[in-house]
Amino acid sequence: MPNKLSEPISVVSSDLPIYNSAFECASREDIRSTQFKLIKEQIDLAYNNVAWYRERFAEKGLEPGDIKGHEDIKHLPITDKSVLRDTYPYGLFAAPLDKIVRLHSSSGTTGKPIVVGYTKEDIEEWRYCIMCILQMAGVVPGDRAQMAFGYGMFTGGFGLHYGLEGLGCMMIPAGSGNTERHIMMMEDYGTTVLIATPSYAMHICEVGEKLGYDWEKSQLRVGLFGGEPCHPKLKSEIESRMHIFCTDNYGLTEVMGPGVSGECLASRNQQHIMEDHFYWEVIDPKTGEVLPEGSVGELVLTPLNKKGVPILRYRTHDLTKVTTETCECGRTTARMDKVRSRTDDMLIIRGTNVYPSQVEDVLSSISGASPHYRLVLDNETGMDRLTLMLELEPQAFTDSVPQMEDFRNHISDKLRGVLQVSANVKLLEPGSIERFMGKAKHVEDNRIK
Ligand code: DLL
Repeated sequence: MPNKLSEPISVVSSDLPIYNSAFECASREDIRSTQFKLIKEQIDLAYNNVAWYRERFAEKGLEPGDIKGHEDIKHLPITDKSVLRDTYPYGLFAAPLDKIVRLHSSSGTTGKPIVVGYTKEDIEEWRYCIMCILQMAGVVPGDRAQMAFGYGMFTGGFGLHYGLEGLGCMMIPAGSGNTERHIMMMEDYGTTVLIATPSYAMHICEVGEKLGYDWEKSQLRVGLFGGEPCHPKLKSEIESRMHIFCTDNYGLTEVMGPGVSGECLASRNQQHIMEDHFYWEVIDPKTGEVLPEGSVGELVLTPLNKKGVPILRYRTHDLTKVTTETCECGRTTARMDKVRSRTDDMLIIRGTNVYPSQVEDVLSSISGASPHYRLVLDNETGMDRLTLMLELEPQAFTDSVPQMEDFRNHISDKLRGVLQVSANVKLLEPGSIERFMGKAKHVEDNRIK
């Protein structure tokens, strides 16, 4: 196992168990032809076993045999979260329920959750995807992996757990919450890999520092983050304060859970898509039109090996762009840019579109601004009002009213320049913004519609 201070293995290496290096390093033509063969099987599975898909095909006057090449895939029906809600709980299941060995769900903010089921084969494929992304991230057999995702209906805990175990790691299934106990376990069990959302990892880091825990001396060397966007500045801050390497992995319940894509150590702000398991497209979120490679748009995913719940062309609402250029690590699989925004987290404030990621970009350029913030919206006065509650780094927080006022004006000006919207800025002392054990919530929209 690499030690804490050695560079983790960042390229495809013969020293590591490669799970399907033949595919991960195959030619683009071979990747595309494997994908086409698999997508045809998924189309048949969905068409023959799921009434909802048969009806959509009929509406379009389409039959599975009409999909003759990659260029026809755009004619397949699109699936959205609302479909999973409308067919809740089992309407999209292709396998009989006695073949489903696990359910997971994702709770929306409103209404019914969406539920997905996995057959034994699906669980195996999932485990394989996780093992591949772990290996990209420099996790090796023998690592001691401490899980800080919740075990439950959320896919994060169980999904990653079995892949880590499959790779040969010692699993420490601590679950989310009880931060001091996490730190004690890391120390006592010699944890080398922490699995968490980046915001929870940051919280663990801060609590450790307050307790006087010496992160440099700990055996922890890898942070495996996911489940929410991770700003590059947050990542590098965690890396320097905890003395670890962090990588990000991406996924969503509807198509599987974690394991859709993962960051290798060579291309640090992109993630390799598991293309033997997912067919990707990037579409214009407004028109639904498929965009050429390299364009920013909404990621659409079709899982390629599902047995339980086939999903064709799932609209993720996540914004990204994808490249198929060979990576420095040697893999030829496509890489997506890290997801920083979703089409549905756009706020319309006095007619102007604002993404929380834009605020994060501004804050990351200001020394003394911490990554802990909240955007509060209200319209009590009849007009939309945006307030940025921002926690300052300890060295930037002072009792001097004029200094704080200058800093506040500086942030407010920068925000107005980028967002084209004025914001009321409230500067808070370190530790004031709520911390989250799972995905952080940055927006509180109190506007009366
Ligand atoms: O968050 C699955 C997951 C768990 C992925 C643990 C990685 C690690 P959901 O709860 O269904 O599933 O949420 C999926 O979260 O559409 C993205 O908007 C966001 N998301 C997930 N991973 C990332 C990431 C899991 N690495 C939704 N970067 C997705 C940015 C992410 N956003």
